[in-house]
Amino acid sequence: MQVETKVKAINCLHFINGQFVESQNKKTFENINPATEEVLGTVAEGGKEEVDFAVRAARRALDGPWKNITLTERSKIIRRIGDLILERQEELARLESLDTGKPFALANKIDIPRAAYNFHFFADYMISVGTDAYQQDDQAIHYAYRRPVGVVGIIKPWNLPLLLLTWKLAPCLAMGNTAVIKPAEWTPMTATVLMEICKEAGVPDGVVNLVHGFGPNSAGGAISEHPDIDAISFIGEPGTGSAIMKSAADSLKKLSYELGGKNPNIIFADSDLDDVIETTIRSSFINQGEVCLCGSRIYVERPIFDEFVQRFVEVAKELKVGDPLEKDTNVGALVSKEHYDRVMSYVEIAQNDGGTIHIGGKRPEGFEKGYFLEPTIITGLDRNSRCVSEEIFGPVVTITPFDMEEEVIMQANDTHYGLSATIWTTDLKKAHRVAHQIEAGIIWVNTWFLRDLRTPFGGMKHSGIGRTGGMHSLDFYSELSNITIKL
Ligand code: NAD
Ligand code: 6OD
Repeated sequence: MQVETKVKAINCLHFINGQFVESQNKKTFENINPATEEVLGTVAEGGKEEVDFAVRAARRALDGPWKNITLTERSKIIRRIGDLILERQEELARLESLDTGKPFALANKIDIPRAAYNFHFFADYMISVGTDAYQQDDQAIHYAYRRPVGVVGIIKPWNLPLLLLTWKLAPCLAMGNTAVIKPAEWTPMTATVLMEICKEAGVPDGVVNLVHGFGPNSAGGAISEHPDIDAISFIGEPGTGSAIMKSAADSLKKLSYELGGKNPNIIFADSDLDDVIETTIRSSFINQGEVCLCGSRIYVERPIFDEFVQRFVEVAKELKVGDPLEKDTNVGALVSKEHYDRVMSYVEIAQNDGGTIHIGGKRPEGFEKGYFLEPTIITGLDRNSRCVSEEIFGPVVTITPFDMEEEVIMQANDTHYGLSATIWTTDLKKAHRVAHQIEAGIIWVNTWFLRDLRTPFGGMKHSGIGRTGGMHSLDFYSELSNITIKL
């Protein structure tokens, strides 16, 4: 049964200096519902001109009203944004589901409450942090003075649109910066509603600005090369990160990157298999596998390999794939035709490389329209298959047996990525020993995606630059001046 609601898809305009506006040239593009392939509405297509208006507004606000608001007052506004997100939770969850194809139930349970919590967390955290201070014998006192970086460009992916935008925007505002945001072109709706919410919460005009559009030669490119943007917070693919870095080089922008992952999920024979299976179903197929942290490379110690594959396949078969608005859907639609074709190309690679597809690899029966793919479980591929080494970003996992601890560590690290890893074992010494050798920024032991927003979050190697979370976020969004007072 579908979720009952009066919420309708919206047309998306830019939000510049506190006003919703069209593009100067009135250009728009269509927003497609990936579950039905129908047009949800139109989106204003911005470029250099709109980004330039937005940057000017952001610069004026930075040096004007926003600067004069006290830290305590700013914290109250940020808290209020979180409150208003919760007041509109169902509407936002519905829009997120229509845009991305993810189950409404998932958006309503995780994406939107977490988006609100991003603001609530930083509203508290920002007023609790101190600063470095040192007394140097009887000569001097030094202290670090924290100020905003300036105008920040925030460029977003489509998989967790509001959760990830707010993960960056909340600390950005907390530190007194202003922002020019570009949501992913496939998922523009919740970012647009967030602008209304910011205004209602009391964010002064010009502090948050939103320009819709595409990547290179469009709004994304215009943000990365704009000479008056001081920093860029980017989440997306490594290749895009590299392109942004090149465009940002001339103006030497400060960069924070959260990029892709091809994360190992290492299961030792001494682990609690019931727990492993339940969590591994989530870490493989939640959000259609479109989560950068998904453990899409599963390594299982040989004595339990067959049992694991058999039980994992059985549980995966029970997942309901289909209409994202149905209350009990587990796996919705992939975000777009382009992405669906890309994910399917990996299924073909697996077949050509001699892999065994235990389930999935095809559309579910009865779906003529929509970018649906059944959870797909593959074994029998060696480490050179692109299916094992490249990020697929869909409901597709590979399972490989291993015999030795050293061997699985080597395989886990055999990638350019270094975002996250999961280790399953009841042997505490082994857990530490293996965790210390895995090249990943986030390592879970006997769990997955358990988050505490104070902890460092981010990737090594091609999975990112810098860390976010707690003080790490506040450090990125601020500049420190050391002040020395002679005694
Ligand atoms: P993407 O890199 O294709 O696009 C991300 C954003 O960048 C979009 O808004 C796009 O319009 C913009 N863009 C594209 N080219 C650009 C350019 N040359 N200049 C400026 N902007 C440009 O990524 P995606 O397909 O939207 O997202 C999926 C990727 O994001 C996956 O690799 C996933 O792992 C990664 N991701 C990482 C994290 C993390 O926390 N590490 C979180 C979510 C997603
Ligand atoms: O939990 C988070 O803070 C976070 N940034 C999650 C990213 C998920 C990637 O798709």
